[in-house]
Amino acid sequence: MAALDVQKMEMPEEMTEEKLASLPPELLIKHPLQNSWTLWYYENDKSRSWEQNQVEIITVTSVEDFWSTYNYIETASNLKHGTDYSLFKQGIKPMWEDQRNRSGGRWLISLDRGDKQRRERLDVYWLDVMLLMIGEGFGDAGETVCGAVVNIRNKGDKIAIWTGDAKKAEEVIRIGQRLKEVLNINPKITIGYQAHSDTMVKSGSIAKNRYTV
Ligand code: MGP
Repeated sequence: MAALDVQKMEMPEEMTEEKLASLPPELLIKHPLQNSWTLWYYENDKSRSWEQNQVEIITVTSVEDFWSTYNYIETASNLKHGTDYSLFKQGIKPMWEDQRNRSGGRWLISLDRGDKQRRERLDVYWLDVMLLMIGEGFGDAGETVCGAVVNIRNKGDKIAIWTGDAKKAEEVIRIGQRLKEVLNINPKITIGYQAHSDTMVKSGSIAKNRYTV
């Protein structure tokens, strides 16, 4: 299926219920997404386990649902430190333990803590990553995409795309290249892909890279 141009389908802000009701029915058909996507929110409540702190917010099945959700919820840059948003294909939990993540890994983009444009960059990157996924912008390699996570952290925010099989080198690399291209990351900057099995046992904050682009 061709990539959807989801960006052009944003609902005009001045649209009211009244105006909607007067539109011809053929204009009211929602544009289905190839995959349904579930949004999760994580907040660090120390009285609960890490898994219990992952809360499922909503599953979107159309372009319009995605934009209504996006326009309604807080932007990533307005979240408090220690929180995450995750957007995963419906049925996949945003956890290493999920069957479809277990053998996979993530392309990790670490954002500079001292970046004066932190808010803008974080929000633009996160939105671009979500649009790339729901618009199926990875071609055939998109099948291996499980979801994406944004971590809001004092020490520096992170955005990652998770894929399901760290051994599928060709697909993993294609996803990394496309990610860099869409986010317009300077070609001189390299980003790394780490297997979850390495991240789970890392000492310190860095797991070894299986691939870089
Ligand atoms: P984090 O939230 O991914 O990154 O992992 P943070 O907070 O920047 O920390 P750092 O270690 O990368 O510097 C923080 C901790 O959350 C991990 O050490 C785990 O204890 C827990 N955690 C994170 N993830 C993604 C998982 C997961 O998928 N499953 C489980 N069980 N715990 C996880």
